[in-house]
Amino acid sequence: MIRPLDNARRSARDLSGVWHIAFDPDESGEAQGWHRGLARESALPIAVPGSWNEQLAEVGYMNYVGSAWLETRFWLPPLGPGDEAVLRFGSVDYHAEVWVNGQPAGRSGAAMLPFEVPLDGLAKPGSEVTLVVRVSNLLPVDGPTQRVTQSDYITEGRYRDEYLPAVRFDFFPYGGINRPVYLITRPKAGLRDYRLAIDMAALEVRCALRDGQRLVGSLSGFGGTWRGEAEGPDAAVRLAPDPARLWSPEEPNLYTLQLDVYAADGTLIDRVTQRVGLRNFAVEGRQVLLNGAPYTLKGFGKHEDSPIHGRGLNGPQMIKDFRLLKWCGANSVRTSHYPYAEEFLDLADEIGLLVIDEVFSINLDFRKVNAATLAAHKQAAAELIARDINRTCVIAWSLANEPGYLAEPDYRTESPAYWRDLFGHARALDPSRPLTHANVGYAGNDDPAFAEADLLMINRYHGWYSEPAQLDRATARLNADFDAIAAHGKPILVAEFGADALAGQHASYDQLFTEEYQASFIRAYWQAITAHPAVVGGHIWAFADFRTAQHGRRVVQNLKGVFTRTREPKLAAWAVRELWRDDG
Ligand code: GCB
Repeated sequence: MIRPLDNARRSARDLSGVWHIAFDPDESGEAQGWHRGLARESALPIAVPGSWNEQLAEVGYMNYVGSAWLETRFWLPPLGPGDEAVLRFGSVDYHAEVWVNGQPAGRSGAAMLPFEVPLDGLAKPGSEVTLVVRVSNLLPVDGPTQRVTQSDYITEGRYRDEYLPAVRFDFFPYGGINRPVYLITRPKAGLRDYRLAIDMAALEVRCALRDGQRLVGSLSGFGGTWRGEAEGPDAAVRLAPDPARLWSPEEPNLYTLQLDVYAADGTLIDRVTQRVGLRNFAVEGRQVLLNGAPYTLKGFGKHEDSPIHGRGLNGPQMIKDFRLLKWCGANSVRTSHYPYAEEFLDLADEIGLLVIDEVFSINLDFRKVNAATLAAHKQAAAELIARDINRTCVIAWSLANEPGYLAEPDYRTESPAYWRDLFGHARALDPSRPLTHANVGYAGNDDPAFAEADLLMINRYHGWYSEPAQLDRATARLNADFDAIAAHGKPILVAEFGADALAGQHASYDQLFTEEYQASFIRAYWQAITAHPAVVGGHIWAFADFRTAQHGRRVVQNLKGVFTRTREPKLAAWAVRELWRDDG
């Protein structure tokens, strides 16, 4: 899927701004004709992109789970000959159905990923268009992250597990249009997709051209331009700059790729541009290599979360986060626990950060997994890979976070075939990147998914949820895990480790929730991580404090951030900077 672009042959208009919203708890909106437009008297203003929760907390929607209708109007300009107009939604959480001028126009695919809605036949160029989106933040029962409701907790007698709103994950289920919506115009006969194979010496571009079309690809930067041409349904161009400047987090050298498609008579049909770097990331034995040399992954798990915006794209905070990541000396992140905005990946390419790109699949409960779950999981992986396969910063696909979390016996019996199928599917879609998943201790050091993964990610909280405030016992258990998992002969990344700290809470001895204990915890884990030959790095949980659903275990937020939710450093942030930066 090609990003929104503004150039000689394409245009992209951001429809962000103040839209209107009406909530629909009893699902009566369509019967009331809301798909044709909302009555202004009953609708509330809402900023898009942005989650409805904190924006509209005062009118009762902080914990709302269900359907809501959002509406805006925009002007569709006259189209050039041979052009088409589509709407492109970056992400609507978690599901959307779209009406254009009262007509059904399309729906979203996998949650937290982009989708397009064609306007052809629904809106007249040179007219005002009414756009209505029904949004639901209720997850499907058989999705890769399964729905959980209050009544499930009651039926299963898991009263103490209940969150408000009900979720099977430890972050807030924000609803709304959380990423920008673009009105795109583009040539009907233009490129719909292209694939890049990125390596250290060259870049290969592949795309499907129509009869008579010619592709001119060019790569420019650092004082040179390299060109290639191709034709046909499987057109391929190899662009090899000489000398090649490599991309890495330390030196994020990017070239500009331009793909021009010409008709037989020489007119320019389409133009696509992208920033791209030359690099290689590989798993070899128990190591990971970046550009041929062993590499230690230092970084964090994060969330898309900020005050008031919720999960809505927050540009200034995103920029700040990258500067803080660099300030700490981090070189990588995992997009825990869902695909992040493409704007985030743009910055990762530009500022230099390796990204483990995660499918939105959390705590998969194998008592309830069925064929539909697997199909939806494969679809979510396919849509993520289709969106991000051309990214320089993406080094691996993480297919799930903490499946088997309930230590359900079904995990042992049912999951091996499930993982074989899912990992096989992802590998066929992108044979070039390592596959992984984040293991939870309950799923064991012999987690069946390890058989399929190339890189073994583990989330561990010895010293927090167990062995509280006892770092000697905690690191002994961590080392025992390392030794057991190293037997798989693959590299290990500690994808989560961390301790909550309430900013301003202090103690002169090891005490949970203090800034000192969080810093000591991270130091002790880092020491164990760097000492073990099979461990290639660690990602601290978490980069910043983030809002969770309500539970007695959480003080409004998960406080494992080394930064507060408003990005002030805790003691641990300084400790990390000292551990990770040579000039720390
Ligand atoms: C985990 C989860 C993460 C939680 C974290 C915690 O294992 O993957 O989503 O927030 O633990 O803090 O408990």
